[in-house]
Amino acid sequence: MTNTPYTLYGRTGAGSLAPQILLEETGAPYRLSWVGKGSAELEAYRRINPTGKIPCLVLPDGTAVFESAAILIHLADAHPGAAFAPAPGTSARARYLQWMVFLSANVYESLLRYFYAERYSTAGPAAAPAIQAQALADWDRHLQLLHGALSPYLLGEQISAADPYLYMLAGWYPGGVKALATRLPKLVRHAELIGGRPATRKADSDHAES
Ligand SMILES: N[C@@H](CCC(=O)N[C@@H](CS)C(=O)NCC(=O)O)C(=O)O
Repeated sequence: MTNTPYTLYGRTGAGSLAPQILLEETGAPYRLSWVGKGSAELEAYRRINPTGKIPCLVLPDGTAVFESAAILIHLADAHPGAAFAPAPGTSARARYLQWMVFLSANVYESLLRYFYAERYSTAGPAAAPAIQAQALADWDRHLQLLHGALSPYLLGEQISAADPYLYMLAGWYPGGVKALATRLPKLVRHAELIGGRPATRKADSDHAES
């Protein structure tokens, strides 16, 4: 393994949380680079990540990777000793990929619609309340489906990169996962399990919004 560190581009309260948790879990050397919201800073960041979104991970060889699911899948594969992904070709791997894609394509998608509702209609802010209501209903429905799979992790007894991903995406639900405690108790237990790990504590404290 090379000693050249990864560089994780992030922002407090944003999607770099789960990648940082996984970096901590692997023990790989990395540095965090915080991306501000000013136009000059964003323009410079777009030269590294053309989407301008958070997160982005620059690999030790200089390759810049965006999309949170791709970053997490890669990190787990690049550090097999951490055991955060089932072996390729196995049924567990298929289930793991299913959840990684579901979290990215459905859960992350619905919460972006919730937080950036005014972007989803040519009517702008006027349409935001209705878009938010639908987004929250979708987010909730997706979490219910994930809740059904928890035992206690998404893959059963085996922790995987899907777990810090779920921890991050469920944790942003309005009021946090505790707001879902009555209906989705296993989600709260999952958040306690993942949130109690030293890797998560470190990433949570770095990502805390002041
Ligand atoms: N599909 C992307 C979504 C990334 C994304 O939208 N990140 C948010 C932060 S959680 C962001 O950069 N928002 C700033 C903006 O859209 O202006 C991924 O999974 O990485």
